[in-house]
Amino acid sequence: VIPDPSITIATLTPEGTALAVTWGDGHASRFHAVWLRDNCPCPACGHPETGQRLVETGGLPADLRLADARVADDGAVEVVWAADGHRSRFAPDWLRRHCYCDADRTRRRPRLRSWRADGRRDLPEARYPDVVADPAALGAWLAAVEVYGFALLRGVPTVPGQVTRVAELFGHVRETNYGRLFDVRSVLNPNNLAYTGLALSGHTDNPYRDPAPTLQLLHCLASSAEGGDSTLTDAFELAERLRAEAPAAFDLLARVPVRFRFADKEAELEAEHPVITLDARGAVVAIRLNNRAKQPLDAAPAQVEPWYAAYRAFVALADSPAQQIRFTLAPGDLVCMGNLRMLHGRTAFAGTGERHLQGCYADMDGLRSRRAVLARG
Ligand code: OGA
Ligand code: NM2
Ligand code: ZN
Ligand code: ZN
Repeated sequence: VIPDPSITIATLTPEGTALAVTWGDGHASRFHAVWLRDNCPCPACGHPETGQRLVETGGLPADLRLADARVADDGAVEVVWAADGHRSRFAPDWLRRHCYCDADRTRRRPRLRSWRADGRRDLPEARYPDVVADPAALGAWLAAVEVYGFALLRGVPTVPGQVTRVAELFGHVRETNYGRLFDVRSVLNPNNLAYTGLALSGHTDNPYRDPAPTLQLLHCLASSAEGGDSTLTDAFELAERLRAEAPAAFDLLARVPVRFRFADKEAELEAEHPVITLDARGAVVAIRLNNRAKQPLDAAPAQVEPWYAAYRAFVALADSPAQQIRFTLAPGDLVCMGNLRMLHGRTAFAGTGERHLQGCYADMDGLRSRRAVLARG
């Protein structure tokens, strides 16, 4: 076998508080002593069965130094530690995979793609019997939900309660005050506009809940009523467009908290978040938009008008036909979407005929976990 140059060590240079490595493909890595010791895989430092860390990171000495480092016959990097003579062995492929140079860190960020910006015309979809029977088909469908933010499932039996079975294919149902599942249809005395025939502008569900559910499933049982078409908009894509075209507006939506609220006879839920949530790296990780549930803005006076202008700009982008994905759910269709990413809505529907969806919430961490386990093969 020809050794893979990207995981073959060309030079190894212990520099006391760091280890410099150059690889067979020319890449250069530098690992700090404290980082290496923290990640020592020996059975005293990491639990062999669980893979969990035993060494207390907070207890590592501040002045860790490498006494020596060499490449063993099997290619592993062997490090001897100065103060206590402890030995660590690192597999070269592990080191390369965890190289934290700027280029590798950037490359490792999760890549979410916009279905619309990818220029796709066919909706990401799978057939229910396939995802039930074939783990690879399930994995591909889950991948679409994670990467594109949504995917359809066709041929789902039109049996009440089936929506929770679909959630259980990959995770756990998130029960809320709306129940383990909820019926979306026009009723007398609704506690939510969802339970009328009114149009719903693009929104994320339950921004008044903390934590908000990160996935939503909607399963169509009946759709003979006139209207009730579905819309989906990738709000991560909108946010990136706003960041590029109107950075000050983007900033306001990311910094000004908005209070959301839902109240009925049994519940009174409130939570406060900006429309756009950024992670520690500045990436957009969540959108909360639900005009029905938005409470009076409680912002610094100087921010009120600019915030409304930013909100207007964001919603205008969301409503533009170029950004919106429109489709009609037929009985047996199910849509699964990232609830903190996709704005979903519907057009109004008439009282004649029947429109009945069943929905439930679930979470993206469970979906990702199932996808990762399936990918192990
Ligand atoms: C909802 C909702 C969409 C629809 O119930 O939250 O957005 O198509 N429903 O009825
Ligand atoms: N329902 C359908 O988050 C929302 O208030 C949207 C949610 C009532 C569970 C509707
Ligand atoms: Zn160790
Ligand atoms: Zn909704």
